[in-house]
Amino acid sequence: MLTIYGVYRSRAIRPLWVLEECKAPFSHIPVIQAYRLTDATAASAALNTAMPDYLAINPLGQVPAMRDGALLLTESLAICLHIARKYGGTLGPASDDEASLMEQWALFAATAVEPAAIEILYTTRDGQADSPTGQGIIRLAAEKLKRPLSRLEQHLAHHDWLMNRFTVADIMVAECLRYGQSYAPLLTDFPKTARWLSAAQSRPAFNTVWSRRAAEPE
Ligand SMILES: N[C@@H](CCC(=O)N[C@@H](CS)C(=O)NCC(=O)O)C(=O)O
Repeated sequence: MLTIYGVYRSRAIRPLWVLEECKAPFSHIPVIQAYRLTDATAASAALNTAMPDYLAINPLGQVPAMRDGALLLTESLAICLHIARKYGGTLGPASDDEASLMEQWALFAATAVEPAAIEILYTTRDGQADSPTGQGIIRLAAEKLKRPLSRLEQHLAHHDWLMNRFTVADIMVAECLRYGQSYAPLLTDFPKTARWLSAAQSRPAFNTVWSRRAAEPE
């Protein structure tokens, strides 16, 4: 059976959302980020990314990881694509061209959206969102996101979803963009993108994984 390693409060939520959408059976091992623990090496410590057993699965010491038979993957978006293609039905590609488009959206999410969006997340999480330095970082990150957001806005002017239906492409891009969402003005000039993001986050499967995330300790 397919196994996902990683707590909901991590990028593991991406493949966990895909799995919830397609209702594929899986086993979940909630490995937590070592940096979130006071002493990740204590005998009583929760299963975490610094443990030798986990480093044998992902030498990067990061979550998520996925095992599916003999296949081991350690990149969240590659895991999403794999699950969608193999188990996802219409969430995955129906042709080689669709597979290429989904891969393009995955790379767009990882390279054009996530790096700037995560600066907003980290600054907010560190309690710096209201400090002058934090505000500067967030404004600059929002500026960097304008180009990918314009690209999304253009696309969504003619489409409800990134492909001709809701797919793993929407999950991957929405999850990376979510990191910037705590900055309310981010999407003010991008109403179609805001509507699309809200539609993705209104899906029952997203709400299910989001409540499981909320149930985990912070
Ligand atoms: N590019 C990787 C990044 C994985 C990553 O940074 N995971 C974080 C949790 S969201 C982590 O495990 N951090 C622990 C660490 O870096 O020590 C992916 O998308 O899977």
